[in-house]
Amino acid sequence: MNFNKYGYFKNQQAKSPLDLIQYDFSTEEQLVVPGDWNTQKKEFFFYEGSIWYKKDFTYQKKEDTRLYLYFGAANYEANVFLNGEHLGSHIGGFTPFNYDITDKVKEGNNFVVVRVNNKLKPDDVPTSNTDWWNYGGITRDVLLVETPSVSVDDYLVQLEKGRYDRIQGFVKLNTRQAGVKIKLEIPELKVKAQLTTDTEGKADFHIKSTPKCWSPESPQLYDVIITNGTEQIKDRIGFRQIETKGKNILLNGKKVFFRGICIHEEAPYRQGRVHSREEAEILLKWAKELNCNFVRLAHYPHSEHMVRAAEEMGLMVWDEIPVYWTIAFGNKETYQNASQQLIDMMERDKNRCAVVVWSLANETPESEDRNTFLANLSKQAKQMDNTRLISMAMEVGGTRDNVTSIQDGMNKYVDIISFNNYLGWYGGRIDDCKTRKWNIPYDKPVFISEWGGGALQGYHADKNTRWSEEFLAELYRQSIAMYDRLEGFAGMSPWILVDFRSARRQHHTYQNFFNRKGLISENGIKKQAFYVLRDFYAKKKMEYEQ
Ligand code: GCB
Repeated sequence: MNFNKYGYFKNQQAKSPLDLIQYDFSTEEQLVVPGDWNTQKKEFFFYEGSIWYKKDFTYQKKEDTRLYLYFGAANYEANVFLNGEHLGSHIGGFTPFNYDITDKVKEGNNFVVVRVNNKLKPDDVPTSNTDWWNYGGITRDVLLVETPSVSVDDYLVQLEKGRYDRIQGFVKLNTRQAGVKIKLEIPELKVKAQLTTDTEGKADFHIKSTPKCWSPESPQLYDVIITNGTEQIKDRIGFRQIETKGKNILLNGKKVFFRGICIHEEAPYRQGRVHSREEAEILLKWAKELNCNFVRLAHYPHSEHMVRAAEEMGLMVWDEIPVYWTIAFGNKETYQNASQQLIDMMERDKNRCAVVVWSLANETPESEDRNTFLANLSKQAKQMDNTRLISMAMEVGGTRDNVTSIQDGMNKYVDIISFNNYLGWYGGRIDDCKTRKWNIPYDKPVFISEWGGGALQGYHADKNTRWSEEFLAELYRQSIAMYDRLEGFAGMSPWILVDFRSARRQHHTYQNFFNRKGLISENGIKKQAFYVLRDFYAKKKMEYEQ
């Protein structure tokens, strides 16, 4: 990338009255990081383009220490500079990245400049065509991370596939150093293993141990401690098996129903991107109130706060990448981009037992290019991790003689047949639910990844009046009854927990830039339909948990 030599990244100051410097960070406004810019200043609400950030820090160099500059996420493209030097660029608005700055950081004063650009192009992932707010900026935590020069770079700790009495995984160093001794402990299980790295700097392990399994009813996590010399890494990790057998989903060998809800990562009460654990917990507590045991984190990787909070609260997680609607399936770079986002999401969340489904896409219209693209992504996901299920939210096929067919070439690659369906909202009438038949010719579990409709909280009318709470409650009652008749019905995640910002939702009276399909309004008030779903899930819970 070619940056103008006068560019902001140099953080220059005019030295004489004649100097041409067309910016001055020291007099600029401040933005809070982490945070989207849209909700920090009225003028930025609709803004799409570049904003330059500058942050000073002081540092005292230490022996035998590496220093990394870490970003939880920046939407969409970030170019990062340290003391005027370009460290690199990163694309993808929802995945973490970092730079090793050990050799570049100076003793004393340093400055980081980041240019973040959120303008989406047709070949980006996602494209500019979405139904959510394109919040720009450094939306997640930024950290300076110190490690010893030889440090633990990665690890995996999980149950061996198909077994309940063996824990397996690896610990990997940041260098290919053989013979390094690493200790792995899980005190509660009395596990104490001494590992030795191979020539790749990696130590694989299989340990005999029978942990209590994690489940929504009992979200057991264990302290895991990895010690490498003076370095100690602590995590909380749970153990479980997830698999399918015919039309059933089995969690720890027992049939389970995914009582789910879709969630956008939008902050409760104030909108904007969620950037704290507290805000993540408010959303997830609402999901618990609904009697959920599952959340679909749509349509992009949510922050680690969301995933970790869900795990602790006993909610299974569907993790997704933003391969959404009409991305440029024929473009090689677009594939590389999606594939990298998938790798980054899977790498980040691989130790989270709550994550049971990797979702590769949402509502992608069939074409040859799309099929090749998604088939390749599926193979990649399976190759990286065969201990979880993979799926993608498909579109429904056509309806003939009142029979809707679910047929998609990609269904042979997925473990769960998932589809979005808006009968009664985007097509047909609510009453059609009473007679609609379904043709789902696969011996796999069926999951309705989206369905729903819009209602303005507080607007009351009869059940035939669109946008009323009564209309939505009726749509919920009838949809639920219809899906509950499906053979192989293994779960669902209606659209959506809370009303969310969307630029395409412009009806002044009912929408006002909000997608109104939430069960809860943007101010945190529950609509009637919330209780319809809550009661159905209470029933399902009884059915499955006795
Ligand atoms: C969908 C999309 C979701 C939209 C929703 C809607 O099918 O997957 O992102 O927000 O419909 O409200 O239309």
